[in-house]
Amino acid sequence: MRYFIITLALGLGALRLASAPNPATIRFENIATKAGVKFITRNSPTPNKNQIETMVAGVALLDYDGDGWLDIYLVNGAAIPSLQKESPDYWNRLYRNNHDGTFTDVTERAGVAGAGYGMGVAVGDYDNDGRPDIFLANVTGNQLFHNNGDGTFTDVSKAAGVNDPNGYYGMSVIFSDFNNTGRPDIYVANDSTPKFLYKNLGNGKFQEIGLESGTAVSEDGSEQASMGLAVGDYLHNGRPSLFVTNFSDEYGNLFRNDGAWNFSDVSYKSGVALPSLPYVKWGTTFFDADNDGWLDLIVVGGHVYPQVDSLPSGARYQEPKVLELNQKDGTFCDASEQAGPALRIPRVSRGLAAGDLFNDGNVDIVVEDLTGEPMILRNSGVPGRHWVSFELQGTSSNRLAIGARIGIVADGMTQTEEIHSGGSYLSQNDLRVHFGLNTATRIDSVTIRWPSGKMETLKNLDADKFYSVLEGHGTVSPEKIRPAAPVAANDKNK
Ligand SMILES: [Ca+2]
Ligand SMILES: [Ca+2]
Ligand SMILES: [Ca+2]
Repeated sequence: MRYFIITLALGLGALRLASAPNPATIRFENIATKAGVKFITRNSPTPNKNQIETMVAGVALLDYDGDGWLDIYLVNGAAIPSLQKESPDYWNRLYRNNHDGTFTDVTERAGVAGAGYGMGVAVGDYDNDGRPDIFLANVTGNQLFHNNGDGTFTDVSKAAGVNDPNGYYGMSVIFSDFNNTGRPDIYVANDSTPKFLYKNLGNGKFQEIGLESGTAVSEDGSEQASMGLAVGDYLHNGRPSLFVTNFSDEYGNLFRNDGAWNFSDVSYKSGVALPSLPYVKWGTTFFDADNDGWLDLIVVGGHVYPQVDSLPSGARYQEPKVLELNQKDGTFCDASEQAGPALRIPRVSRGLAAGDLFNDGNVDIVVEDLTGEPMILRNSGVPGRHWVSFELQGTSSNRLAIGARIGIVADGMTQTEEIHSGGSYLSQNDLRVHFGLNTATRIDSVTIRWPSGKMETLKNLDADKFYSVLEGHGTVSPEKIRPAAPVAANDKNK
């Protein structure tokens, strides 16, 4: 079950401590039912305990229709042994954001039900038309859905050369521009079979170069499970550090990036190892849960087979989630108990994605379970904390600006973030870049390193806003970076 992906105290004392440095309580509420997301993951468990039935599935947060509001895509399994979506019960589902806290199932019209037994999902723009496309890693052959810009997608897997005739177990997938051409490539981590690296040839086609590139198989036989991955500058040192989730009794690894390709395992020292040690850990991400300007960490768990409940080990099939708040000194504090009961409800969780679903400046979390309903964890935010969000579009760079790095300075605090495609466990975070600003109401400067290598600086921006930035043009109106529906004239002008 090993794969790896490349990219790559709150609470109760608050009133008594009114003069202390703002020990605010952060809360997450599960609003999946209220939001109208009636999704059921069907992993089709069998007495044979096939490995695939323990691993589904990923979540993607993407704005597929370009209205500025995140939509939700949930991947589903299939019937066993056929490995086919024998009825709509097995469909992957796309939920369009209605801007009022609810979502509408648009799967059928969008044409993204998928085929076969799904696993992972990532979002990228393979043809650089500015619209996010969906890549699915399936057990039964991968699928690439081209976003047509009119609310529909077309399955272009065969034409683009990314279908997988060998039917390797697709696991985690990530879009990244590995060779700095400005065009995103695709990496697929397959379980127990060679991994795929798809080089983007720039003509709408990909070439699979896993073996030649040395990324198809690992050189050592280390048996850590390595299910999920998070990347973030949690120390404000300008370098992305790595967090990797593992099996129970294998602690989650926090690898601090010390620069010059030196990483230190600070899992215990930072306090992140212990809270989730007993759990089988999957989806994870860095995100600023409380908008204090420091990246926090969430980890979701769930054991592999329900039979574990009858073993004397004490392990349980359903496990709670763990939220760890950044203490601004290189350590994290386990805030899982303070953040509302939803996080502590034991579930068998897998995929996880983060994004501001309601455009209120608080980053929410969507979690898909191995079986049953997903959780949409709405973040109620911390009053008085400010934030800013950036949506980027490249011109010389790839249009979704995958790989761009943004640094901001506000009230003396410097933060950096990157735009990633894929990550977590089989999942896709919001492509917009969110920063918590604590009490700062202005951003002194924003520095963008575009994937093309160009640098761009913006000065004196107001907090609590969404900014659209077009490479070389600074901030622009959102319409400028969201392509309109395709018309024949546009195609002629290309
Ligand atoms: Ca949308
Ligand atoms: Ca596209
Ligand atoms: Ca924080």
